Amino acid sequence: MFCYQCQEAMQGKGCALAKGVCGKQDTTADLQDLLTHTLKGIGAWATEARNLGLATPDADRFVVESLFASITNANFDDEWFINAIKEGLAIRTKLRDVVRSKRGSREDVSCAETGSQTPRGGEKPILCTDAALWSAVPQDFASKAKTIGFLAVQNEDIRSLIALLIFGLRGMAAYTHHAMVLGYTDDTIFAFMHKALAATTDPAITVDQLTALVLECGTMGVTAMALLDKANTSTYGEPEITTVDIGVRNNPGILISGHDLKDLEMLLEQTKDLGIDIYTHSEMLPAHYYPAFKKYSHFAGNYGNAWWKQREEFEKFNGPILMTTNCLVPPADSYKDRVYTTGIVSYPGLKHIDANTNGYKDFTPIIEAAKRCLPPTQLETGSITGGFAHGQVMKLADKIVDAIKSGKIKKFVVMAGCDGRMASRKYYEEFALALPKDTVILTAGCAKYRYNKLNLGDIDGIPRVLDAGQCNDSYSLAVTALKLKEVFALADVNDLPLVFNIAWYEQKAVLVLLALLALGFKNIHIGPTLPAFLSPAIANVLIKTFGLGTISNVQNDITQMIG
Ligand code: FSO
Ligand code: SF4
Repeated sequence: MFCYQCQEAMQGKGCALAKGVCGKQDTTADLQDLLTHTLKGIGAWATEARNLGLATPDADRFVVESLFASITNANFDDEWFINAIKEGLAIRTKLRDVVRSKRGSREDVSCAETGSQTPRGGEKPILCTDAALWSAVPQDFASKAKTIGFLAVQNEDIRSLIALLIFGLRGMAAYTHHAMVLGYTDDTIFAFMHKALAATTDPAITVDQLTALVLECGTMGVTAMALLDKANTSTYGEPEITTVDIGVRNNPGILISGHDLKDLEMLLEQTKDLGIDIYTHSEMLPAHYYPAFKKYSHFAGNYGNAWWKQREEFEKFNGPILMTTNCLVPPADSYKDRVYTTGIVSYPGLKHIDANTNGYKDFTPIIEAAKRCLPPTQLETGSITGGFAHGQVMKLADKIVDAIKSGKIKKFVVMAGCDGRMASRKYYEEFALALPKDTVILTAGCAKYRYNKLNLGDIDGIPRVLDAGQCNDSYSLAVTALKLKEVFALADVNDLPLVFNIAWYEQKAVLVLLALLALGFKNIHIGPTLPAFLSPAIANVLIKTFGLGTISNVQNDITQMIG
């Protein structure tokens, strides 16, 4: 295996032993590489099909699901990936046949048969690639995987840009999937995914061409996050200021984690009046901010913290746990019989709840299990406040603008992103504590758990930590910033009193970063380390072009970012 897609890549370089830091087995990593290779082939044929005016719905859905399933801590199940590869090859072959029949030509075959990258008979070179043509039986998977992983790309800058693009696509797929389950799609996103995947197979692609695709990935990331924002707010209402209980009640509970609000809605509906309470964990916390979920009296509160504390917290929860998306940590034997997966999440030995053809999920097994469980053990008491998505913040705009004008708010510090288990992440708690009292933290994503219970106070009633929601709601923070730019009639969004100190962990954060760059934000600090997949030269380009930086120590960074 070789995997370097997340912030916890071994020794800052990549996981290359029998298992990754996240617990992913080498076999799974190899299968993910193979599935990605399959997606590139699908991308090539789907792009060709679309150029011929054909729709590609199977490929669109499959690419989104497969990219999403390959993000960190989502799917650890070899069988799932083997089945996906087989399905992918079938989709690709069908697409190829449709393209050939529409074109009335099979000229790409001669190219395939010679194994040449050189097009013949007018065939486009992209369709002559291995990804567009490979077919295999499972016993060949392991040997094939060795030839098509990231390390098969010799030039380290090309490899770095391909990785940046593919990881950005994986993040985009996660957000696109959440929107899709709510019935919202945007064809330009699918078209871009196919085009970008196909482009990575071009042996002659240049650094400049890949850089352009990476920047386009950021622009498309804005489209995907805006689509999800529309899907969530149209379905569940505009998030509003909400106080969320972090204690426990006396009934048995079901804990729901991940990002999929549709799953939560179905679970809340199916557990009404049963004497079972529903608690959120980690990235599901912001669900409490949506008006549509407030009508459920058994929607009890949030239990615990960020994803990486789940081993300790799931143990104490006592009841069943539903993982709707990442981040799943390999479960301990002591509670693994209580963990259920759904959607693209899968882990060997855990029970999985599938949707029927209408997208409906029957959570009866979880509900029946909950009835036999003890109520959760209390971890903490009190509450946290959030719900500061762009709609809500704009309702407070006058107050915020006044506070800026009067100097009561000197700076906004965007500290969105992900949390992680590295000890060095204590930095974010210390940074939040060390910020001057005239600063306001804007957050989204599970990074917030480092400082959302610190009681940092408020400025004239405006809390010093404004939580917009899940990591995708970083979009909301960007919208807020762009609106403030208008209010203050600034030429450049970077003239706002706004700095970025973002924590990243997995590929959604990669997409969020690319999206922020596409929106014109500069001088973004990401940490606790720069991605392992950035080659020195590519990192340098990002530093020089966009002022990208990382972190050092709290005191230096406060001086540098706040002054
Ligand atoms: Fe966190 Fe995990 Fe939301 Fe990520 S729970 S780390 S960027 O999946 O998606 O912020
Ligand atoms: Fe390692 Fe991260 Fe890849 Fe897991 S996802 S194998 S921790 S780089």
